[in-house]
Amino acid sequence: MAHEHDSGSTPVEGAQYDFAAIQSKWLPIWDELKPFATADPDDKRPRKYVLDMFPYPSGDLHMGHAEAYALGDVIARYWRQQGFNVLHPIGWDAFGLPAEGAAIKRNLDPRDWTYDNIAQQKASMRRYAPSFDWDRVIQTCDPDYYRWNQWLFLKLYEKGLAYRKASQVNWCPFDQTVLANEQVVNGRCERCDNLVTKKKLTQWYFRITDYADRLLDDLKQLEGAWPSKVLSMQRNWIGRSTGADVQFAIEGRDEAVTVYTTRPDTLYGVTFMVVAPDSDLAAELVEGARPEVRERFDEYLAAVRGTTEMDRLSTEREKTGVFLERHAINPLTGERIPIWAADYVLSDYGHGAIMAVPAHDQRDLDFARAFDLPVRVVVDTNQPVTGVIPVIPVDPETGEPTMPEDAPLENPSETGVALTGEGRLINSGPFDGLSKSNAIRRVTEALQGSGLGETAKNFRLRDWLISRQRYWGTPIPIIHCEKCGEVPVPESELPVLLPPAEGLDLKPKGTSPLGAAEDWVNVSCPTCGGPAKRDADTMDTFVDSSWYFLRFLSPKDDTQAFDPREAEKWAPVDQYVGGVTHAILHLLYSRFITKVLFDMGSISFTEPFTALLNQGMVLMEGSAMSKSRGNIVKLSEQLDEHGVDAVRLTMAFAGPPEDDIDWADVSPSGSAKFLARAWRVAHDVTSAPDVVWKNGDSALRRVTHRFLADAPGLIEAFKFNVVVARLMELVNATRKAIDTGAGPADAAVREAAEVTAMALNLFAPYTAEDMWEILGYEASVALAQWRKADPTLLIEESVTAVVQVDGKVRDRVEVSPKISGDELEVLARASEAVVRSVGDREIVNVIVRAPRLVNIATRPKG
Ligand code: ANZ
Ligand code: ZN
Repeated sequence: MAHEHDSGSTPVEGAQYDFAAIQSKWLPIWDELKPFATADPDDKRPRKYVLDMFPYPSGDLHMGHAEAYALGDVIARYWRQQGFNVLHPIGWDAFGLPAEGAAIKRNLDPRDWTYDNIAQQKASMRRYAPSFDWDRVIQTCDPDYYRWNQWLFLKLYEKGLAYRKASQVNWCPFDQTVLANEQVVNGRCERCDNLVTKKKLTQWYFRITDYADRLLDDLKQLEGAWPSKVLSMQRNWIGRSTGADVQFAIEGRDEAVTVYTTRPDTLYGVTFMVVAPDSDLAAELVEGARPEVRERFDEYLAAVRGTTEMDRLSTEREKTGVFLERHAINPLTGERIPIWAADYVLSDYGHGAIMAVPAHDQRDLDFARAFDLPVRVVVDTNQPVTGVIPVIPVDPETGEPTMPEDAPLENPSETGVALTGEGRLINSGPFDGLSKSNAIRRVTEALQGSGLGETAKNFRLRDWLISRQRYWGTPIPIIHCEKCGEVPVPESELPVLLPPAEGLDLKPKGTSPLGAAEDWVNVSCPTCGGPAKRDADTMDTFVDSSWYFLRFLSPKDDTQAFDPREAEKWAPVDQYVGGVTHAILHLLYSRFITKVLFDMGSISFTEPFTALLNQGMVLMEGSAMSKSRGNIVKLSEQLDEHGVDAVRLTMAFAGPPEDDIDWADVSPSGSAKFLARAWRVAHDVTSAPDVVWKNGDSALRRVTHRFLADAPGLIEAFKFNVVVARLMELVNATRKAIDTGAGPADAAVREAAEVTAMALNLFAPYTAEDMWEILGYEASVALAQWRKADPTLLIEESVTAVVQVDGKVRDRVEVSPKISGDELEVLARASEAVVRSVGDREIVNVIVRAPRLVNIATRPKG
């Protein structure tokens, strides 16, 4: 691969590092070379799939993108240098509300707005030069992508995993749209600040709750390879809870009410029941009540509808509620307890009704204190329970065991603090004395025996609401027929194309704009041929991104969503890189769809992303960049001023990838200076590429090979900043060797410069490529294989330790400069010369000054 190197020429005098010239020189060459194409089926190298989360095309690339793609690219380029065939694709997550909103504001077709943005981002991305395989680009708003969303929907529909149901959703009457829980702030719409109400709407859902157990249990596979913070966020979001369903008979009602509890052991402490005011049960229970009660309840219900789930669950809020003047019967004690409606009980968790145990549940206690309801302690939390045998104190005088006086059990109704800890049951009839955990089991068994209860499990996770009443998304491939009901669009008729935006009013109004596209929406039923209408909703864009990593494997295949053989080769993703903002939903949805595809037999793995790296954010002067703060740093300006390489290197050098980078604290101009320095080193090398390494200056070679040996481990541990620091050391050492040491013709100088170019490829590809050429090689340095460190050069230099016996030098030993005193003493005593000169005298003292000196003092024996 080496060019003829003109070793006779003098180095270019004062050559200037001109990043702009270097960028415009290499970009077209790389375009031609396609060094990162992964299409060759005969490629025998082992494979790695490195994936960066794909961008949303809202405006040009920003500093956050610059960080993410710089860091992801270190990993992709690294594995290539380690001999892997690396798949590193990119695409655009192109459907969704922001594009639609921006287009409406500008009176544009969301299509035009989106594709223009993609074009702009793509141009910026190419210049930024991550090592992407540009032949695999996907854009989720292309019909040949979203038709496979529709295919996926139909598969889920077939399996009963996609369904439609009516439920209460957050509704902004002003914006006329459904809101996610996250978009409701203090009961008001995040965008317009109007009070949010609840509305019963029929929506499409994916039955992700069927997979709740697996989504939780399979997190074990990811331990150590995903940030533990993300794992626990996933766990909490799924929120598995185990306990029991318990039946309470209701006076004046035939059917019992089931409540879910995690603490069946506290059944003897139940003093009232609470139902969610917005549940069907509450409405039914209040029906026969006195008019005053009904009135009070209706008022209360109206207030509750304007309250967010977060507020309802808050322990800070004062408790509110209405007594329904109805009673329930405790299944174990037969006791009659009052039934209240209160908003701290949610209608869509468990059964929307609870048994209240104020002594042992803080929210119940707050409620009981607010409404003067009884509090009964049934678990003595002062009694030890765990397997440890309590140590019985002994009276120091008599030696007799003493029984400690029982610490008085604090009364929750006085302290206001519920007793939630471990303990033993009291006031609980036949269950007295049992530990909490035993009692949970025994009480549940007792209920089960009499048909009044059973073990139960609940999840915080809800089914995934995937329908949106908006234009810019994947049409849902369902046709509604008056006679046949829901009829799936036959697979052969996919894609259901999104109709043109022209003529449609895209403004949010609560129903999908697609409903007004007469020609599009009116169809004949695929089953009976009668008049029917297309479903006018579009899919949540999280559907698009839930499987995109598979589409990259056969992006142009128009016969299937992805090629299972390619998936067998490449998937799952070996390393996923992206922001922690996606720690929950995107990852959860991708994990869910992966499991569905596994169950369908399409893929052989159950987790999509084997390892995950979350990069931090780029801040400016301590805070996130935002228009309102006016602290936005424009990426394009940074690139113009410092060059692509300097910006990329700065991202890698700033600190551990997971940490935020404050752009005010870093120095892209410093990075540019370093790059110029490295680049000039290549210029100064005067030896030919075939120079014999081993003849080079050994001190510099040691620095080079130490770097070669250490960098891979550091990269794999994501310590990119340390590698950059070490690279700076290497460049400094090379500079010194050129200017004041071995000189520019020394083999070690060339070796160091070549290694610098290879390593810089990870962080600063343009500079690296240019150095590589200057050093006499053909592009691309990105394909040059990482050199193995020479082990003989890794042995540290030795120093000479002098060994004296009674003040006379008897031996000299070569030792490591880092040798410990003990080790050196052992070596000294083992020296033959020392043994001889000590003879049969007795050693009385040994003074060790590692690593230089050992002095042994002796005296005659006896
Ligand atoms: C009695 C009890 C006694 C409870 C006690 C807790 C402690 P997790 O862990 O989140 O599943 N609960 C049940 N359904 C509810 C609903 N729809 N809205 C609000 N709270 C509800 O919590 C389950 C516990 O939360 C259940 O156990 C129930 O209160 C309450 F010392 O029952 B427990
Ligand atoms: Zn029909």
